[in-house]
This record gives sequence, structure tokens and C-alpha cells, in this order.
Amino acid sequence: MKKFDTSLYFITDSTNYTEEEFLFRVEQALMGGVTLLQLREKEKTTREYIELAQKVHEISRKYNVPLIIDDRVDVALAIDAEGVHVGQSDMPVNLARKLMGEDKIVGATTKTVEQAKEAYEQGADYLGVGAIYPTTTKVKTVLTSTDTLYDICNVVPIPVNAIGGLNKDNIDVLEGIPVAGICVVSAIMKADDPKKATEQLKAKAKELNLC
Ligand code: TZP
Ligand code: MG
Repeated sequence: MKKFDTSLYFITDSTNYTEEEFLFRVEQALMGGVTLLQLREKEKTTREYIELAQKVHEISRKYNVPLIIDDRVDVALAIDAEGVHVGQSDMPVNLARKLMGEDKIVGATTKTVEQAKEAYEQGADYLGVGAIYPTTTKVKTVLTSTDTLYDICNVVPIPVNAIGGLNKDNIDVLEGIPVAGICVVSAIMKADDPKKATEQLKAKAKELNLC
């Protein structure tokens, strides 16, 4: 049975960390209470991506947190990850769903109401919408307004998460928008203390009724 909670969705970025430091930070975030984890690698070879994914999966399993692989259905299937996340330039959602099967999680990035409807109709389990704020994470993205985010939340019956430049000091911009949660990279990945940063984000999101 597919069960997942997008309320505090941590997306990793191993850039600038040794593997040991990276895995330590991922585990700290899991200890701090992230509810969903995405491994996102843009520079690695397929072999490197798989090897890192296996190590991350070993850790995420201990915390019963589903692991989502960014972009790569083949890597997700190869390591038996719980899901895959596809963007607008990646494999279309319907094909990712076909390959992953009904029991796996398929997430999609959408920036407009039309894209959101299409991803839902093609079988997406959740959506990431943004960037809400400019981001320093390596990504080609444009900003999505909170009005569009609001409209997307109201048009699809699946969890919708906000993403992009979010941290504990600015997520109040989401108050009143029926998001299922937030996705963050830097706010946890680059924190001095990733466990503490996760706990603080979670507390703030709860306070704002974002999850
Ligand atoms: N998609 C839209 S913004 C973004 C992605 C992958 C990066 C978010 O990273 P950060 O560091 O939380 O701004
Ligand atoms: Mg992608």
C-alpha cells in the first residue's frame, strides 16, 4: 500500500560535500523529522547515482521515510526506491507511472494550473509547485506566484507542495494556501545543524497550519 506524507519534504544536493558528510546530513534531517526524502543528483554518472541512492536508501529505510529519486525512473527501479519525481523536461508522468507501476510514488513539478491538471490526469501522486522565491540551488526555474499555487491546490485532489527558496523565516507567505507541505533543499542541506533546522522548520510549518 502506497503511503506517504509530503508535509516536510527534503530534497538533497550533495554538491560541495564529501559522501560521508552528505550521508551524515541526510541522516540528521531524517532524525529531525523530514517526512519524505528526494535524492536529486544532476552531475553523477548512472553508476554513481545508483551507488549513492543505495546508501541513502539504507538510511531512509531505518526511519521509514520513502525515498524518491529525481528524474531517473531507471535508477528508482534499480534500487527499488519508493518513487520517482519528474519535471516538465523529464519523462512524462503517464510513462513514468507505466514503468513504475501503481504501487510506487510518482511526483511531478508543475508551474501552471494546466500543467498541474495534466500531471494529475496522467497519474501523479503529488505535485511540487514553484519556485515561490528565487533559489540558490542549481535549477532552471521561473517564479510561480502564490495565486497560481493557491489555484493549483484547489484544482487537483492530490497533495500540492510549495518549493523554492523556502525557509523558516519566509514560509508564512504560504499561510491560508491549502498546501500539503513544503519542499526544501538549502534550508536543511546547508544548515549548520540540519537536525535542528528540520525541527525548527517543522515547528514553524505546524504553527502556520501548513501540515
Ligand atoms: N524546483 C523548483 S525550486 C527548486 C527546485 C528543485 C530548488 C529549491 O531549492 P531551495 O534551496 O529550497 O531553494
Ligand atoms: Mg527533473
